[in-house]
Amino acid sequence: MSFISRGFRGRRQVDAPAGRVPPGQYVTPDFPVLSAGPTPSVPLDKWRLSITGQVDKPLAWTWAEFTALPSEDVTVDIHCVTKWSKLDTAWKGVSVDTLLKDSPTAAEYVMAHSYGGYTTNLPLEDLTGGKAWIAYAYGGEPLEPEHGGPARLLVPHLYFWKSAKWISGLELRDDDAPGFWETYGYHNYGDPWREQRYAGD
Ligand SMILES: Nc1nc2c(c(=O)[nH]1)N[C@H]1C(S)=C(S)[C@@H](COP(=O)(O)O)O[C@H]1N2
Ligand SMILES: [Mo]
Repeated sequence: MSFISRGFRGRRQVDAPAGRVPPGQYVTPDFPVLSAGPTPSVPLDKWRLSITGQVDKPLAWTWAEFTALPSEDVTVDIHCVTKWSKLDTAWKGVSVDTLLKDSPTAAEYVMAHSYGGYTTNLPLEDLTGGKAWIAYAYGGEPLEPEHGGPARLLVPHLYFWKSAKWISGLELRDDDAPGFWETYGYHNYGDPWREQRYAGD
């Protein structure tokens, strides 16, 4: 019967050094796909990334413009609220600092918007200061559609639902408002080290 309990456990796990993984998480060698709906198809000639809201002038990049911006290679650990963590994931992307470089804003909050309608909210502080990227490559390859390609938000210090796949824009806001999962009871902020999984945690 061991194959049954293995099936029920259903998790490939790897060991991790103490202190590397937030409480309640296990480390997987896999890269699970978690999407609340179908994978939108976004042809690159139609793709735009925009910054709207509290900016003097809204900004928008075509795919060619966006991928010509200075990019960074980042290797980070990611943590999903469903309890898997993945260590040393290697991405290439444009930091949000680079996008906002010439656009001072008094906004304190951001709503990230995705193709397909997904949204998630974050303090602007959590997207700046070298903490967040719009990633378009993973493991040296173009980001696969199921993992958010052409491009996704990457905010590794928060639970991974904050890393909006198929990103279409960042809306800079004076006030905070819940995004998709936050409306359904997930924590407004989502710090994995404080186990902020659900509202009230
Ligand atoms: N647009 C969009 N972004 C999303 C999601 C989604 O359903 N739609 N799911 C979130 C959740 S809950 C997680 S854990 C990660 C999963 O990313 P992955 O499928 O690349 O592992 O994407 C996040 N970003
Ligand atoms: Mo998630």
